[in-house]
Amino acid sequence: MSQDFAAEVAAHVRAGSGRPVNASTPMEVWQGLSRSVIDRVADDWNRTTATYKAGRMEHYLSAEFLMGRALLNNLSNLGIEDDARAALAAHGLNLTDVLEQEPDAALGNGGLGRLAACFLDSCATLDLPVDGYGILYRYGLFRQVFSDGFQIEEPDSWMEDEYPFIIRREEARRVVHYADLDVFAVPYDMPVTGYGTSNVNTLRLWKAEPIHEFDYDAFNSQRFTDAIVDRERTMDISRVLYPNDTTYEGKVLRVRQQYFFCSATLQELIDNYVEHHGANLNGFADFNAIQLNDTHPVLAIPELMRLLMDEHGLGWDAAWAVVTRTFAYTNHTVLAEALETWEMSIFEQLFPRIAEIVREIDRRFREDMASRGVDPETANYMAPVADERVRMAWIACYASYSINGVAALHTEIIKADTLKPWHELWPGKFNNKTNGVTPRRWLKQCNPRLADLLDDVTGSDEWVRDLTVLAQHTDSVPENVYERLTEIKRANKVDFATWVARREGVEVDPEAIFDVQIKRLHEYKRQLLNALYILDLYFRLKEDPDLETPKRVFIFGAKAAPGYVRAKAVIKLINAIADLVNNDEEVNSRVKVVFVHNYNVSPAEHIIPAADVSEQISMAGKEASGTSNMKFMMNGALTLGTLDGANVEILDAVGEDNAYIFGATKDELPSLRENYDPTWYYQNVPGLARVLDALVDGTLDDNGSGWFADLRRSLLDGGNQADTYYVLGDFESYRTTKDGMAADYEDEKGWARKAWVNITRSGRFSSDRTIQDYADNVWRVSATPIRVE
Ligand code: NBX
Repeated sequence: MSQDFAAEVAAHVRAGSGRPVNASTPMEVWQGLSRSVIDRVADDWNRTTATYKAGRMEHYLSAEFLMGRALLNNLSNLGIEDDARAALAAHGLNLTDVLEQEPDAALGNGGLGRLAACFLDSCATLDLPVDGYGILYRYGLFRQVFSDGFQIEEPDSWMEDEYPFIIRREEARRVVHYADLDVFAVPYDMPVTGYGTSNVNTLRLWKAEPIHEFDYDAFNSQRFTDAIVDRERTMDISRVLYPNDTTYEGKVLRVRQQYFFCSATLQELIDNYVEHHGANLNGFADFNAIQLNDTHPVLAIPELMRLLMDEHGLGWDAAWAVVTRTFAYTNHTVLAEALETWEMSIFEQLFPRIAEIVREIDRRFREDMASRGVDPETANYMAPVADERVRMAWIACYASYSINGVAALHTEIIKADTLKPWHELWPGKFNNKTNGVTPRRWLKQCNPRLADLLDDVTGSDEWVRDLTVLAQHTDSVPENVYERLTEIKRANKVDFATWVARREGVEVDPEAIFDVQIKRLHEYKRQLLNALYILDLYFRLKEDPDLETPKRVFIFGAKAAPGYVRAKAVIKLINAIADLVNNDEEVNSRVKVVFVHNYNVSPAEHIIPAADVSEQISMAGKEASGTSNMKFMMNGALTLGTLDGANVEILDAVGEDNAYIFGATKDELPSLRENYDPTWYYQNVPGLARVLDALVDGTLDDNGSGWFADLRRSLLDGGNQADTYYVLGDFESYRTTKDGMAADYEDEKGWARKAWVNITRSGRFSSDRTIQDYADNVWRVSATPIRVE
């Protein structure tokens, strides 16, 4: 087997590079090895696709899939990682170095996109007939570099080199029609392997291409620019991922993107239905369920109405009956600024028929509400169209048979607040699906040392497919498990230190506590609170060099949306604090600050296994779920967090001795805020004035941008309207808890015991649990193995 594979790999490398393996570049070797993987899965992939297409399927529609790297994931799932290592070693090559050649497929912003990727992994592992549909962006999320500590964005042309994991399916292309433009949607398929199964699922990403190569007449008559204008307009549609999470941006190009992948996908689903089940589309929902990942794919609702009525002859009522049995909607945020609404005029300009359908949905909605006795004010608030704007979330709520939040607390908030009137009318549509993460990528692959320990303790690798088995080992462990766990964390920290020294040029001491906050930069996530703590700790150490505190390394990773100035100011601030601390000889042997630039999936795979402390410090009620909290827990880092999102459920799973919770709760905040006076905290919380003044007294340099003064003002100016995210209010509680946590770290065995509880109780945060719940209770699809072992 291993010999065969080595020969296959060598052949694929040679075919791509025209050279023997030992004369090929590492990139060519990566490509050859990747092609060997595709070769290996091809037959099973084809068979899985054919099997699924004949039965009931769920389709996960998402504008984002943050897949990260593919090669190691596939080698591991197929059980050929060791073969691959041996095949390369025979040529004097190291698998790890070759794996590092792979670019991240960064077709997503953050948690929402990565969740979609974890979900696909679980669907494949559970043999579920589910596929994903999205957009093949030529440029993924921007590459972040720092210049003088400021974030600079650069394009991420991740697929410029040959990328074997995505295969063009020219023959399955579709035409997407806009009033001003017709374009081809060409599908590109990525195989999605699962762990310990032959099933291979599919992620299908659409790329926009011109229908006519270019306007030859214009070219011939010397109008060179005119000749390529339409071509470029078409390519624009799938050119770039919008880099703003949480805030909504009303760009026409974005609504074009949304319609593009929804229309292409639905055309395909309908054709597949007709092929397998005949031309009577009334049964469409018996074979198809569609999960809408936030409101970004909500145009699928009026588009399915259009296709059923205009192309397949159904009347309105019949079409609506199909639509309302097809769609399910996931909400990912409670932030009002994230709710998508579009000017009706944009719809009229781009797709008048969709505009007409949306108006009719609105008209019938209002009639429906009146007949239910809903008062006109409430009905108007909930209406799909008002003030000539289309409200995507309201269309989703009206047309979907299921509406879910992404953590228990979040679901309660949307029921009581964000989506309250919908809940009052249709309580039965609402359900919770607490997020999860895949233990394949986020434990087995990124933390092989811990994976070996879990194999040993549990006696098999069953935990990889069923993470809940670990719970049997929380208490009954051989004594040396804690020592091994400490050694594993230590070894991971040494690896991280090497990696970060090369990548960021900062030396860190593996003996120190590694305290990590990695996530998109947003005010509600309160990276600023963490930064203020570090600055305060710095001043405390300057003031009292004998202060008892263990060594600390504070690690950050975060991208700010390019237009989000205040988020960029926090990045600059953290970099300025890093400069101050890391260059101060009196402090830098005890505290270091590292900002890992260009944070992405593969840096996370290096960082998380080395973490001791998981910073989950959003203002309570704002983080819908969080998913890095789960990845950290699985890797034995302890949560330092507020009672927000899934932190609540993590606390419930591990118990309060094994997590560090601080801060105002969601229920306390409204009354705390009523009489909130941030200047009182400035004047009365010891150390706070010193820290806030350091933003403006020359201690920290913002290169004349004025950004640090603005940060300070945002916290202090405006009475109880200042400090929107209660940073100063929670500061003292945060400091006390974090100091106490650091003190606890000194008890090595006690800490290891807490880490072990976290690892073994992380079973319910496997995305396998989440997906099984969606499959059973929302999608109603069941495991369909193509081969029974
Ligand atoms: O979705 C995130 C939430 O903030 C997390 O709490 C949650 O764990 C995660 C998965 O449910 N939301 C998120 O990542 N949103 C986006 O990335 C986003 C992207 C584009 C956009 C709006 C939001 N237009």
